[in-house]
Amino acid sequence: MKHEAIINNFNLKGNIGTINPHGGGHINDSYHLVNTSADAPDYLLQRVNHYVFKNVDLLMNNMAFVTEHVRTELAKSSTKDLDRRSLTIVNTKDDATYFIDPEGNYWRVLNFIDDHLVFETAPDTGIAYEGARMFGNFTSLLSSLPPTKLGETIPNFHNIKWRLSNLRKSIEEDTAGRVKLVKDEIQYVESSAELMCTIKNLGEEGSIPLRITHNDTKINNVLFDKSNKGLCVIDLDTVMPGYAHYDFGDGVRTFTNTGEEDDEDLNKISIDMEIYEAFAAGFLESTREVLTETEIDTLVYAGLLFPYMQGVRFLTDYLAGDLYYKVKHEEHNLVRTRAQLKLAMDAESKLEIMKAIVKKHGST
Ligand code: GN1
Ligand code: MG
Repeated sequence: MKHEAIINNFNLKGNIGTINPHGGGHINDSYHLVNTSADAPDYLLQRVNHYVFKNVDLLMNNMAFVTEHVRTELAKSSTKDLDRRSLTIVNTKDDATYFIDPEGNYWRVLNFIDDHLVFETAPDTGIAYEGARMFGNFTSLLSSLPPTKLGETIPNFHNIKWRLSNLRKSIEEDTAGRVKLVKDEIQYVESSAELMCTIKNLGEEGSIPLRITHNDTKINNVLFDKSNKGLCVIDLDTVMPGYAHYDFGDGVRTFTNTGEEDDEDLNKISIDMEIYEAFAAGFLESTREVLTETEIDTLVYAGLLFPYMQGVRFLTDYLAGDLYYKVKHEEHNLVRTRAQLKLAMDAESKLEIMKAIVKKHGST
């Protein structure tokens, strides 16, 4: 179905002139709907990937719940400009939060937050601090909601034990005949597996609480205003019950990498410790009051886990023949795997320095 026909099903104000592809997500497709009426807003049209998100109804319920709650909490603290500081779902003409087209695609529309900046890696410590503060604040705002209110949009999403067992299955099956090409990567994954289960074990023992977490705290999932101040946390598809560690960890993975997520030059990849410190300071600034002592004491392991788990996920997809992630070329998932595992190794080697940094900012 044409985009023009799809948007006719939503309650949009004004008149949409152009529809431009927007952003670089690996999973969903997004389009910027540009309004030609001066007094009506632009919108964001998104096709939700229902192969990845198998229960779009549950996902949209979570999203409606979370956006409402965030807005109410922000309003309580007299925050101005609420429309730019929280996401707003635009309903269909039938008052639903999403529309299914005749081909079975799922569509939703959000208000477009204009005049924003997005970063792919942190250009400086100020941005790192600010982005981290935004993600921490998101979890803090949601700490007044019981996690059981939300469903799991992707079961076992950040369960490393499950991710490892999927990898082991894909090694056994070797569907794409690629196992022979990744012996070193598999060896590293196995040698660090026990260490990387630290957080999951703490959860299973009941030593850290489940919270509502974002679960995709990439630096490009926070919008900034023109003066580099945090505006709004976006991409709420994976907001669900999780550990605070998950948001800290994916932030470390994406904010502090001196290279690209898929850098072919492994020498470019490392954890930038100045950015790390700014990230930790910002995250703890907005969560210190909410997190338990055990959570703060063990947060550091998430910075190891997330590059590692992302490497495990890319590797699993590479072995399965590139079914999950959009790839730009045949080796893309392999390049991504190597880059992420390199980052995990670098994080492992910096564990003691990281511990000192988290301790310092966790207690002030
Ligand atoms: C996917 O689609 P995007 O770029 O928001 C993935 C994340 C990964 C990320 C890697 C639902 O996110 O978990 O960390 O790619 N989302 C899902 O960049 O799997
Ligand atoms: Mg995402």
